[in-house]
Amino acid sequence: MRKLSLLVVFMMAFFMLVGCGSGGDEPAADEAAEETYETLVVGYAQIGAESEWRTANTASIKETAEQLGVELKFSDAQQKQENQIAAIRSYIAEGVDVIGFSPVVETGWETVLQEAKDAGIPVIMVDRRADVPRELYATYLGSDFVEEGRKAGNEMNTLLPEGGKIVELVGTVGSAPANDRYDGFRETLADNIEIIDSQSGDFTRAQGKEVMEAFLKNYGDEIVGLYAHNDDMAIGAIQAIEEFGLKPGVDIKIVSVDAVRGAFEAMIAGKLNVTVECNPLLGPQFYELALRAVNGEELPEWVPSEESVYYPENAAELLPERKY
Ligand code: GYE
Repeated sequence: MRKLSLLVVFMMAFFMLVGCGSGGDEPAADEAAEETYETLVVGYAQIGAESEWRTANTASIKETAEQLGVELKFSDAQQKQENQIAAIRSYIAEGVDVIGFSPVVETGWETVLQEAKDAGIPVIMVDRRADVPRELYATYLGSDFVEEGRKAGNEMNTLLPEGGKIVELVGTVGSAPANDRYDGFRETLADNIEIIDSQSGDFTRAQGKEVMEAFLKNYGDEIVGLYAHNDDMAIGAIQAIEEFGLKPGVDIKIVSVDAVRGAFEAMIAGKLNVTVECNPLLGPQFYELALRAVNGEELPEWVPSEESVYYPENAAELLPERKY
């Protein structure tokens, strides 16, 4: 009898050990089933289609989902915050695994991000940052916009060693890239260069052209330089400068940000002097982070993307290799 009960104890101990064989702290088998790209459902609230950069960014997000087999629900907010908030709410209601979004502006996101958190859905900010507490998002994947502004300031100093008056085309008011490119530029700009006017062109060609027309009307050929927060606004401004009868890139030196193909073409034509790169091809890194987030991994606060600066000298050589 005693022997039998000892045997039972041994057997119980054995089965307990085997049962815990996958590691004492690991969750039960059904919980441990890891998500893969094929099971991942992602909701992505894009800003809009305001620039060449954005078009390339959207293509990267969509194409990478297809390549990996991720189910993607995608929406375009037409640069309106309320549309982005509505899209995020619908992804929460649909119960997606992860939400990705590029906040059009920095403020006003706490409520909707808290709703996502309460629903247990990790949120990844892509490209642009929102000004929200750390616990409301899993990670931020994007560029160092302040550094881009600093680079642009240095380039303007090189282009205008004698100094002079310049104007600035600012991106979308209240957006992270506009705020940071504004600040970074001022950090490095030489004292002999004066920013005589600074207005938003909302990151679009049409508004870049319109605002540059107004600058030219007000200041005429006093202007020797233009800093545009993106290439599209610079390209719009180039048209305005030509229509005004001045030579873009010569009479008015131009520095912009993004390094899209249109900028390379403008540099080849001698109408743009420098473009500072901002990489939009964020798809592969985004899905990798999304998968890590749903599988419970703690992610860093910021995953920066690597960037360069380009000049007219080798623009023709580089253009064929450019993917955006
Ligand atoms: O520079 C601009 C776009 O958020 C970095 O948005 C992005 C910016 C980009 O419209 O072209």
